[in-house]
Amino acid sequence: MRSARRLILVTTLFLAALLMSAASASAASGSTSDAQISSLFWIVSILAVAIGVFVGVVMVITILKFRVRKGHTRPQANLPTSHHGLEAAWTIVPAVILLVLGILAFETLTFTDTVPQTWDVQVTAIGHQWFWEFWTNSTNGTSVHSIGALTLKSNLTVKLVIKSVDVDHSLFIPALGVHLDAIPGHDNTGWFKPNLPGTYDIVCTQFCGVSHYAMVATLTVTS
Ligand SMILES: [Cu+2]
Repeated sequence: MRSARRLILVTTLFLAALLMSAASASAASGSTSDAQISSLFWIVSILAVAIGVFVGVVMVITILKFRVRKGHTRPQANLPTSHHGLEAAWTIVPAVILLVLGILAFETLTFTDTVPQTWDVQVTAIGHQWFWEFWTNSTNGTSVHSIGALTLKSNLTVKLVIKSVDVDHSLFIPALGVHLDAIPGHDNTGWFKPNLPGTYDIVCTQFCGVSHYAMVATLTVTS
């Protein structure tokens, strides 16, 4: 019994540590999209770990309790083989968890994938073998052209238009939760709102030729 109690204590501490790191991670999000994606990630992770621990503990207890020991006798006949309440519980509880996660994931997708009607800056990112070209147009009429480097002010809504002039590329800014494909002949649009000044990596995540690895750029978010 003492070991079971210790297991419960360790599990509780582990889940508390996970919750605390989740809270600090979402507090330090680089963009509004990243904040949404991070909180969904942590909800899914904590639930998955909790379910994994629960199943593991039940399994260990069952193995220990029902193992064959010295003096083992045949089990009594006519042991119960079904329990309607238990069966209903293990069907309904996972269904509710999946439904809640589905709703939260749909909400997150709606937020990250719906470009706002109004924005402050439009960035056109053009994929080339093997570099990124940017056109940054503000609503006040200024236009900046750059290659391999992008500078944006924090707390401005950025509309992204992604193009490619040769093969498929994919623009990924991991820290900001931004990921859009660059397809020749087809413009993709997205958006994000950086809210933490800093320097962020922009990479290509579509294998686009021998120098794919070198197709990196930098995003600087100023305050
Ligand atoms: Cu590429």
